Amino acid sequence: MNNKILVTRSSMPEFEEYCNEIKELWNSHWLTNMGVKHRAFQAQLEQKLDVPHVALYTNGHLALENVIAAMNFPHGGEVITTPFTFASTTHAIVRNGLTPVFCDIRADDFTIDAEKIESLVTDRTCAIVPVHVYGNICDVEVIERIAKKYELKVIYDAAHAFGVTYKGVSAAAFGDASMFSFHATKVFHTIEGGAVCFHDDALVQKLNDMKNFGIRGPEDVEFVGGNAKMNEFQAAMGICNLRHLDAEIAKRKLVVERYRSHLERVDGIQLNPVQEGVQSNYAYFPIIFQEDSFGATRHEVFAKLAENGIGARKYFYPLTNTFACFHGKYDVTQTPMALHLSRRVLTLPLYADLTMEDVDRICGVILACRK
Ligand code: T4K
Repeated sequence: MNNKILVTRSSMPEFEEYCNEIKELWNSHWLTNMGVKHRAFQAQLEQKLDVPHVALYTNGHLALENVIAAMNFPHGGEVITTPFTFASTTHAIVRNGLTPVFCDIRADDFTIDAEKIESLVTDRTCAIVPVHVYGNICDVEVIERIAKKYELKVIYDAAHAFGVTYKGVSAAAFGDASMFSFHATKVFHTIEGGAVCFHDDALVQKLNDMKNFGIRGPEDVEFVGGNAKMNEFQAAMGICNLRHLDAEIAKRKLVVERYRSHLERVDGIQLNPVQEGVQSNYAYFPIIFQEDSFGATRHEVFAKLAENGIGARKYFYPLTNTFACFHGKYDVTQTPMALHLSRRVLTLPLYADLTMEDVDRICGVILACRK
């Protein structure tokens, strides 16, 4: 089908704008290893996100894996997190030799239920890795209080929260560190890419060592690091896209408002909340179907949309604590709300250039599913 609508579509700068940005790279032949574009983009982000330090990565996942590793937690240490997320969050914890302890999520905004965190703290707990899922901001105040009380590190998976502010403070500023994804599917992207934002000066060298083989000089290798550097073409894309970020978010807002005008107050449909004090980036448009009152299941709506060439997605189903790779390890009954929501959630297509006519058509298909 020609007019297929997918869950998202990468935003692109003008072709000439990107060509112009990378011209310098043709002249210099300097393509990676923290060149001029990398350094310029990093400085722009530190200013835009209002944080003292940004470390740029080849993707968001390695950024998260590296920043967790940089904290030097004891092997087998417990990390409180949620299963209502992309595979990356849980994998980053497990690949660091740590044990995820799954906390349930809130029914209204899908973030970690901060009131339940404290009961999960043991003498092996070393960190909390909450997720600002869909760009919804976690209960950062309660999380900070618990972290202080038990001397835990807090590393936010802020993959979805680029450009979001809470009470005027950048989402990048909370906790000990925050990871952003700049994947092609995100509100703001560098094709692939990611970043860690943090306050502690000591982390600068550590993260640098981790993402660049521990090389400190041509004849000086001080650490057994890997390679996770953002290259110059990614950084150039970031520089271009950053110029258009506000316009991108403004267009997304209009799409979201159009969806809301159709789906608000429909029996059996729960929408993503408008969080108090949060300036949203309109990253995703999740809806929850309560089949008893809506009259159709999530699966029926998903299938009907697909039949009409509309690619909604079940972000985040299945829960990470039910993945085959973790078979028998975690007890999903510990996170009943996450399980309930993951079985009922559908994220609808959302991108800046999605037309109002398309939104009307998508909502028409959904509402026609009611029996
Ligand atoms: N933490 C969280 C909470 C995350 O959501 C993610 C990533 C991460 C950590 C890790 O960050 P990264 O290491 O990825 O930087 C997508 C993305 O690949 C992934 O980045 C994202 N979360 C996740 C929620 O969604 P898929 O498997 O759904 O992607 P895919 O290929 O099915 O693409 C979805 C739609 O996007 C397509 O239907 C069309 C559109 N698209 C896709 C690509 C690849 C484009 O328009 N352009 C493209 O280049 O995972």
